[in-house]
Amino acid sequence: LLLENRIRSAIEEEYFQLYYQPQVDVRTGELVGLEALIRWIDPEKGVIPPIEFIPLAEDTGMIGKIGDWVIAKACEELKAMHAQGLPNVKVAVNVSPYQFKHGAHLCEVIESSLKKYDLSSEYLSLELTESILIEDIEETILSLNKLKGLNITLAIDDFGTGYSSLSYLKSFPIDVLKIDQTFIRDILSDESDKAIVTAIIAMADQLGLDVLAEGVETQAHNDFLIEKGCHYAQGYFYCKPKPLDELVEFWLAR
Ligand code: G
Ligand code: G
Ligand code: MN
Ligand code: NA
Repeated sequence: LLLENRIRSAIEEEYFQLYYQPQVDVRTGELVGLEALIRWIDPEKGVIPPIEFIPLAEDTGMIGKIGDWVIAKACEELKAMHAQGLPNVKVAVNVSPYQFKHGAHLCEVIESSLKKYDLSSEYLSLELTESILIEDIEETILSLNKLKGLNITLAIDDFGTGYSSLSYLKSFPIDVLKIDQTFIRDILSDESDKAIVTAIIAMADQLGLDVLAEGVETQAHNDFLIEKGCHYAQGYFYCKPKPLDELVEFWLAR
């Protein structure tokens, strides 16, 4: 209850901030997107990571307000980053199960945020975890089609860790598979991880989907992905998540 009240006041006081992590082309190192990752900046406790408050915010429905704020803020700050000289890439926002269930509201918030900050829909991507998508398949397809109707990009986050049936991939109007970082970590030594990642890349290619590997920490990880034909990656090898100003400074100085 204490944490619940603290989240409530963090919403009122606007103690949240977005950090951004680059998404890049593995061959050229070119920037292709920025994932927005929320942080709670508490005046006393400092930076509180999402794992410590997103689950409770989800259970209590408070994620609704937080999620609305994230979408609007990401649009506002993307516009600022474009103006500060970063390439005109997309911003990727994580969407929670609660937000996905309230799809009509989600669509409204997306449309009004894009409009408010004069951003074209091609600059917004949503990251949805597999677990969001498997509850009621017919309902999921309807909701995804409405989101896709806004002409935004849709990505499946943490791909490979949930229980999504591969057969649904062809009926979902999605654009990107994000391979979960747990498959990338030991990719040079673990034969199963190698096989799984190789298979995901080949399958995505056949289905006409883009693939982005998460948790790329080393040159060797990156080389492996290039060899297997994966086009995009994200991870500490390129850049940790950073606040807007630091991110722009870091990226432009590379
Ligand atoms: O760095 P990292 O600790 O940012 O993120 C941890 C987890 O929190 C990830 O699973 C990520 O998807 C989730 N997360 C980060 N930002 C948001 C957000 O704005 N909304 C939701 N729903 N989840 C987020
Ligand atoms: O949204 P998602 O569940 O994919 O959240 C990504 C999480 O992975 C965030 O917590 C982010 O800070 C973290 N992350 C990003 N790059 C790396 C990396 O290279 N290695 C590790 N271990 N974590 C990473
Ligand atoms: Mn994500
Ligand atoms: Na992920």
